[in-house]
Amino acid sequence: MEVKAAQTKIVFAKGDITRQETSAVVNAANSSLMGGGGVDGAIHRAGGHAILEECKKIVAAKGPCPPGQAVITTAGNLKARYVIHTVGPIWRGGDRGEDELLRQAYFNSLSLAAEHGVKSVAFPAISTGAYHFPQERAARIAVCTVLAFIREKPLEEVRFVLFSDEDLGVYNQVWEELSAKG
Ligand code: AR6
Repeated sequence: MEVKAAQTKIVFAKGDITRQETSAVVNAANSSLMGGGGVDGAIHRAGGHAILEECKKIVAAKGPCPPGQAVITTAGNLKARYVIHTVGPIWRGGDRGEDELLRQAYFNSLSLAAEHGVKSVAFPAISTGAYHFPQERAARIAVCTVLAFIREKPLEEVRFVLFSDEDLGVYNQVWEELSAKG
């Protein structure tokens, strides 16, 4: 599905984050920035060693990346120009600030994109895999945070890349609900 909001094209698509042709793709990283499974493993595998080398330099200079924060590196062999690595919260039941940390992960990723003149960004469903954040609750935060951001700073395109039909269905439903509310 493709919609327009605040001069920005918003796309909801099923796919693999490593194959997106946006200027930046967002990585669902962990604080070590040293890679892992899921999206993180796929990005480092497809992007090659250059990404890890830059992550190592960032950690050496600034230390680990706390939940909610984001850093930017080259995208190595990916089609994108940049990878924005953000660390989502681990779900611990919902009353440990998880919603706010997830919002910050999206917001800080978008801020880094804007600072680097990035016009199009692809997001995976941060925190909803190994970190177990409930998909629908996460989708609502993801979409609301993007909408709030682009009202201030429009981008050309924001793409939500979901790994399954079911996850894509959740995002489509969340979008319908939010647009019905206005
Ligand atoms: N493209 C798009 N979406 C994907 C892909 C892909 N190639 N692979 C998985 N997903 P996860 P998290 C979906 O676990 O929950 C790593 O080990 C997946 O179905 O990648 O933030 C890190 O190093 C799920 O819906 O990220 C961290 O330690 C979503 O992407 C930890 O996992 C996110 O799943 C981060 O966990």
